[in-house]
Amino acid sequence: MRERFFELQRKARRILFCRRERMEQMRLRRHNCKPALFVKLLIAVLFFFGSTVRAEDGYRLWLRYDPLTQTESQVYRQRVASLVVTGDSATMSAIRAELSVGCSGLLGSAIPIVARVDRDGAVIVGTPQSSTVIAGLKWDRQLASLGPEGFRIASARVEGRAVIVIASQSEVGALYGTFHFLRLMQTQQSISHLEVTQRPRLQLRVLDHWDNLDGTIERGYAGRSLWNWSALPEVLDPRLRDYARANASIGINGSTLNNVNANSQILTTEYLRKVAAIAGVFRPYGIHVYLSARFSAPIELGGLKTADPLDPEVAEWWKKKADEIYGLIPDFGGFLVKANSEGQPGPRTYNRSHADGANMLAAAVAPHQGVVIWRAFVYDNKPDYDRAGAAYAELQPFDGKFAPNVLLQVKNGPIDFQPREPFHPLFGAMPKTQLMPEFQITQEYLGFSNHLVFLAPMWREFLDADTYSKGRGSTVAKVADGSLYHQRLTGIAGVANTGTDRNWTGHHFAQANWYAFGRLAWNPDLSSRQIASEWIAMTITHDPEPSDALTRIMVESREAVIDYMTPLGLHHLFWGGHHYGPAPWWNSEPRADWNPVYFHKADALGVGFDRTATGGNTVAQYHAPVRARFENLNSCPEEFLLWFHHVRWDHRLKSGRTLWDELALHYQHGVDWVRATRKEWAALKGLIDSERYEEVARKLSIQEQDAIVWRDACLLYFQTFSQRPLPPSVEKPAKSLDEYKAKSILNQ
Ligand code: GCW
Repeated sequence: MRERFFELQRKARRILFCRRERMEQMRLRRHNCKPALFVKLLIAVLFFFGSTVRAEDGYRLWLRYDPLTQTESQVYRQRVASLVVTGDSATMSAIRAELSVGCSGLLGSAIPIVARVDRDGAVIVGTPQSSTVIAGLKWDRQLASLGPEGFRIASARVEGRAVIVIASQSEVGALYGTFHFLRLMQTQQSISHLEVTQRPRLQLRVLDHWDNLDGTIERGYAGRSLWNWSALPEVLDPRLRDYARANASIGINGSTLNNVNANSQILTTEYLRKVAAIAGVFRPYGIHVYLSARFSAPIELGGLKTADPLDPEVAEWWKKKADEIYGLIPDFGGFLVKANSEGQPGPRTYNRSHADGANMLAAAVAPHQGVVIWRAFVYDNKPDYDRAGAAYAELQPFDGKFAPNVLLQVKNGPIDFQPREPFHPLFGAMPKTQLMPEFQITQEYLGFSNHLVFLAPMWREFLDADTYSKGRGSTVAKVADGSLYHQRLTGIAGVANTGTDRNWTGHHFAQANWYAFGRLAWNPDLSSRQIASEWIAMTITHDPEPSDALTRIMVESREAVIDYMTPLGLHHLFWGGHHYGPAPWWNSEPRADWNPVYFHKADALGVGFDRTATGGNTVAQYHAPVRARFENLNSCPEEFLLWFHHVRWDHRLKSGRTLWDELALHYQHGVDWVRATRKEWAALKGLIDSERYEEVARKLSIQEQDAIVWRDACLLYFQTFSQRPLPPSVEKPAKSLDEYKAKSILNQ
């Protein structure tokens, strides 16, 4: 029903916008107002239903375009009186549609699309090729300096009229400029004297989907896969286009469709046709499709006896496969590969190196300008080793050995997307390799789509971390954006949190993490606060009071979650398998380094993983000043204390309190924060639409229950070692340790 209204509404808008100019004239000449009246009535009805039926279910993400106040729209309307978007390509049509829906929605009445600049307030969008007006401005040199995806937005005078020009070298750049312009109005910025130039700092800005071909999503918490493989290629879900719009609006330009734990079927001709159909929908929005390639595909699909990367037949098979793919999808991005990790096949199976494997695939896609994104998430099943050091040991020696079209995709931390990890030591350790950070947007270790956690602060902390690889100021951001080592290719990936849930991400606030990923991929210098407040203005409310409260809540949220899950450098205390609730006692996984007890090493003396010279010594993988800081118990930042050190329960921290007391207070603080947040949210009732208000309130109550379980289960368990009482300000546990051990929170 909702879809139907949505579709009708879109149709009606299209009819109005396409015909508007003509209709105005017709009405004047022939007094034929019946169709116009009909369309207007239809639109009024649909707008009404639109706003009450579908408006706040979260589907529209941050592209809501609901009317601004009368005063604001009056000001904007002086600058936005008509839209001049010439050109018939799919991208120019997408720009026209977005600008028209966006401006008309925000300003509360249809803004005409016209062919020429015939009044003040024209908004002109395009490239020097698509628009003679833009060509006439002679901005070519400046546009060239902004690269193919960069854009300029400027107030200008054209034929004596005051106009706004949004221009780029490429149509996709003009699309990015269009979204930026809309965002200015969505966030109520001035558009009076515009002079904006932007270009993305990273080249490949990719969402990785861990989607399986059966429609399930590994670590997905928002429904099923958006790709309906059985209906493709014939049936194209309209949602694909909205997915592409959302991504383009934040500058994401790549999408890896399938799980890194890959099924080789995706590379069959049958599936490639389906992939090509998706790529066709994404193309106008500048989104390239990538696929996760299973390294043993030549055996499974090609009937070869081996997948040895140095075997000429294997290389030939991949070359032919790449040719086939590019025949169907000329702008295919390339392959993403998880090799010799967690049971996946790879070159090590044949005693070849990761570089051998990556370079063989790279040769297959190189003639088509494709890339290979090779994941560094590798670790071995060895006794008495430190998993945190495995990827460095395995890959760092190959610095400089990867082909020019290979990027090495490295998770932000050395273990696995924990609520907090120090930066991965490979950043700053491979100057001749194109490192591409991998974030996890989906909240595998952060309360799934039940907990409100804004991840920008986590990613900021990582990007700002100083590797000292070329002295002070060698931040991870500079390694990633190529400014430190001048590599040819740069990129960043985020494991998507999207699914078929109506609101895309399960939790309304989880949309902000998708948004934040794109914004940081475009500009890794943006502050968490700015990203949060932009997102709130576009998605939730313009009202200053709730906006301020929500921005603060979002910015604080990640630290609070660390407090109730894994404070002071603890990590991987998660219930085996699903990774949702706490299970610090867990010790039954087939591999030692999948067990929480391996990571916290609690005993009667203390708790924490000694990664200094007296222990695993993986601290030695960091550059000298970083290493020294982490290595010394007194200089190690407390947030990483138990990551690098096994610390006595009675050790005094900066606060003067013992480790035990401090740990307990962190857990309590996490719970207190969720309670306070619930209260603050309750105070917003009536200021936020009821649908989203209620849904978020429900999730916050789950979050509070979960935080209590985390606090109690962890403290009760660690207390069996510390044998110390809880500090007076920490609440008594709600249940016994045995009760917490008996059932995971997911099953309660
Ligand atoms: O975080 C772990 C997850 C796995 C995942 C793996 C990886 C896709 O628990 O589900 O597999 O990381 O990143 O490859």
